Amino acid sequence: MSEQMTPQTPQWWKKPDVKKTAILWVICTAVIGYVGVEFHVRNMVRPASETMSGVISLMRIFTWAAAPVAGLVAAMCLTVLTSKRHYGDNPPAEADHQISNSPRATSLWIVVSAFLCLFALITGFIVIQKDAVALLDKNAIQINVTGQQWLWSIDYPNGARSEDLYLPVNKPVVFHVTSVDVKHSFWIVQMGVKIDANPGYVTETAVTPDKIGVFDLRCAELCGLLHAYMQTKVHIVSQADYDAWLSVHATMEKGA
Ligand SMILES: [Cu+2]
Repeated sequence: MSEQMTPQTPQWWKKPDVKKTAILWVICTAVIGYVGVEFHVRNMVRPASETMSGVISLMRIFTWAAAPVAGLVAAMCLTVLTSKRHYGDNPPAEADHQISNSPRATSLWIVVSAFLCLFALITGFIVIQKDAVALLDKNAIQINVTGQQWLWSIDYPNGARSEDLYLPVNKPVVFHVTSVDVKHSFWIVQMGVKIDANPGYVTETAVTPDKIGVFDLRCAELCGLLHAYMQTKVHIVSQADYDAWLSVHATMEKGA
């Protein structure tokens, strides 16, 4: 009995191009993830609240979740550029540039993409949910914030008013934010707090500052000619310093 040998095409994972892409995929994923986290996330602001620490952790997780996707695209580009170049006057043979549809690969890609989207959605919701719970804290200081072209007015519960924001450290705060003219956005950069200030409407957000220091309060919505200058400082001080500042400013407002 004679056996007739038929030429067999190698299984797809044994093809040189696929092997090369796989190796490049691992390298590109590591490089993109490392560069993304080390150079971008680590250069973000120094966090001054648990909210901002949560945002930075989320950025780190999302960067590593996105790295394999970006890594695969980069690996495929590098493989095509280095292994699939065609030289000569004639067009390449059909078999060399043919893209064959693979229902299995398409299905796998859809499922992986769907899981990545779900992962981003659920982890994002967990962080947002924490903010929603913070709004209900009965011990929180209630601060009214009003935006106008081009400054912020801060009203404290005892009648004090200021343009800079003063808050005690480690005490939850709820901000009731509105505007008297156009749309602004109340943004405390180092605390991960950003919410629209809309005329005729009050939006709410909450945060617990956890570091003493001076931080930045900016408008994050293009609101007119001097939008870029609509920024001031947030002073996070001890409870005693806050109480002293508050009583002096309440007296000043009454005397005004
Ligand atoms: Cu603005």
